[in-house]
Amino acid sequence: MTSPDLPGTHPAWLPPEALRPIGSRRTLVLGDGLLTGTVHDEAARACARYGGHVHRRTRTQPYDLVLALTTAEPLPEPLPGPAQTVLDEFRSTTGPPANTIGGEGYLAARRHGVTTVLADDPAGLLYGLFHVVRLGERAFTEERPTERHAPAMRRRMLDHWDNVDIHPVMGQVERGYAGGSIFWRDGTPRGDPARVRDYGRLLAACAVNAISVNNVNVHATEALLLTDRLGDVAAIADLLRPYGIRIHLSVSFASPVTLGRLPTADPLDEDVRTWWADVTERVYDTIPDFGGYVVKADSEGQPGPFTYGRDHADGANLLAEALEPFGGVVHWRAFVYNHRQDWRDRSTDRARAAHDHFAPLDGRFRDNVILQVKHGPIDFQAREPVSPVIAAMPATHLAVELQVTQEYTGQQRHVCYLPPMWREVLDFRPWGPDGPAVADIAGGASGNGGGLVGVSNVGDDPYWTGHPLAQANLYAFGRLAWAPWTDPAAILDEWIDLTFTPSATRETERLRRTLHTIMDDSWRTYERYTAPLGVGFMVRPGRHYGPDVDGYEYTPWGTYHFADRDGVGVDRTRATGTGFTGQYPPAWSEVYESLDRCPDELLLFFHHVPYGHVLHSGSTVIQHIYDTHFAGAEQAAEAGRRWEEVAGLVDPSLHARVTDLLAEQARCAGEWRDQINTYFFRKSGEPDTRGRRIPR
Ligand code: GCW
Repeated sequence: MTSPDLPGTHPAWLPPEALRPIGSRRTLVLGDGLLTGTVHDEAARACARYGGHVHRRTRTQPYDLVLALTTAEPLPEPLPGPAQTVLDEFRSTTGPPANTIGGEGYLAARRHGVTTVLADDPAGLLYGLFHVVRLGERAFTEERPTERHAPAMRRRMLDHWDNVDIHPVMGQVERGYAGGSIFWRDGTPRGDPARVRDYGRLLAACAVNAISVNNVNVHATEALLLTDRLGDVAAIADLLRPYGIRIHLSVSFASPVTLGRLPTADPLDEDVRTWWADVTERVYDTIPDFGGYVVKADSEGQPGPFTYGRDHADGANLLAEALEPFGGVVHWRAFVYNHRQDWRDRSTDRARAAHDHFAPLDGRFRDNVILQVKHGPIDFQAREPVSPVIAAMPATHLAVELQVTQEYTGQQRHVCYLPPMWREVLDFRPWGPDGPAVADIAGGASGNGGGLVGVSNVGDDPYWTGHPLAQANLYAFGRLAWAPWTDPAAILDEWIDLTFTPSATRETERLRRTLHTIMDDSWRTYERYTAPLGVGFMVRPGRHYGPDVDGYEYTPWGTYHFADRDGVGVDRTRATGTGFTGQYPPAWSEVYESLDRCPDELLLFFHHVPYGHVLHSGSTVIQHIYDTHFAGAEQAAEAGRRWEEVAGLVDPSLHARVTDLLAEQARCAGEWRDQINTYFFRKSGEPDTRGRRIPR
């Protein structure tokens, strides 16, 4: 099935039929504003297709669905009876000042045969519309009590690592596995506004409200987006504005020198401050609702404040000061480490770097700085502990960065449904069971936290994400940023229902069961057949696909496993190692420090242990490696067999694409199994107690 509006493109989770329940009914839309217009247009488009009616501002008809703005905009006329009942009830149960629904939030109910969505803000109405879309027919079949929905995170953002020029090594999209960029092609805008608009629609349906449009590694052409080529950015902003999405830009810290011809980019230099102030003012003249800047500084070769003997607070505050008059923010990334370390030097630990750099700066960042912290201390591995930075900076707004693009989790050739991993991150309580969770910290005390940022997995591929099933990760990213406590399996059901509507599959329930079998546990399957017990980085250098156990072992990148004939793992304890465990609050510092208490899945991240070390599971480390690798590769192969069973239940070209990818996943998982098992057999000389074949 391809999209009727975008020939050659799959409609992802919003095929027209997903709006049939609305499109076949009578809808009243009350209120004004750009986004209310979008709500109206969505309903009108669906009605044109399915025979319903949509009205604005007339009460003469009976309605099935009322979508209305309430307090923020006094309505020109009273709400229809059932909708007014919903509002009155809500107001009577929540006294002022809490009787507002709140920005981006909405009330949803069904009373006296009328489904009602009320919001104070047009964005809330848009999200309420998609709530009804998710409910489908169920939204109209039975009475429903009033529910108030509001986002846990105010900031729900996707970063695109898209290049304007094709980069000689990284291509059009750095770590992109879904074809080219939807924004740029070979140095110019891609010129496909329909595609960008549809992307905005998909994102609005999972409530993402911000994107950055270029790579955090800002090369020469991309730097110009801030100045000479700002019009290209404004054009994207215009396309996405109707979906409530603000545009952000990755900028180079060296811009005053490279673009402004100043002799310095020193953050404390007056001319530099003036330069940023002027440039930023021009940005807001062009894009009044511009979101702000994203900066990767002093990291992997990107310029930053260290050149001038300044620190990251000085750097971030410089840009924050320029953005402040316009309400913009700077997302300053905490991904700062020494990528030129000497592998012989056992005292330098990349895991420590972000905390070492940033924790001492807590309290020094301006209010509109958001420190953007990768969820783990190293780099988006399939298994890492939660970054200790997240608990170390109570006086700083923090955003947690997740990688939706599957750089280290199978590059959209492998099925790897990531929400179970993300939930572990979001649920983690750095101070122990009585303290706040990571989701609370990212959400912020009064909703003003830095929120969640994901690196987008979208490209110009007909299925948007290369692997059609990888769409579910993108959808789930938005849903978890809105409601981090949601069950990943429930999110998958939402995605399945929206994507495989009745006309797209004959047997929804059978397809659903198969997709759950393939996807629910796929992240753990991936973990099983790749690097064991949290040790990470046994990937092919540069490309990061497929196994290469020693590929990074003697490089300057700080990603080592230290396997020898006796054992494996990184000693990060305070007692005998790098001291990284000491960066956590006591509740976890003590757990990770202790060989007895450290969770199995992170054992080799924190400890160097002999192959015969007995895990909590009762297995030895070496036997665990063998068992998980045999099991993981078998599960990958099994996924392919399960998918065969649903041939004929979905669009043949989609089925064929997934079939090919599952075959590649099974092949690659077998390669991982054999390389890892053989490597550790050769190192340790320990046979598999179950006598399975391990290539010598
Ligand atoms: O994981 C690494 C990637 C780089 C990326 C970097 C980052 C954009 O391999 O390609 O650069 O992280 O997050 O900045």
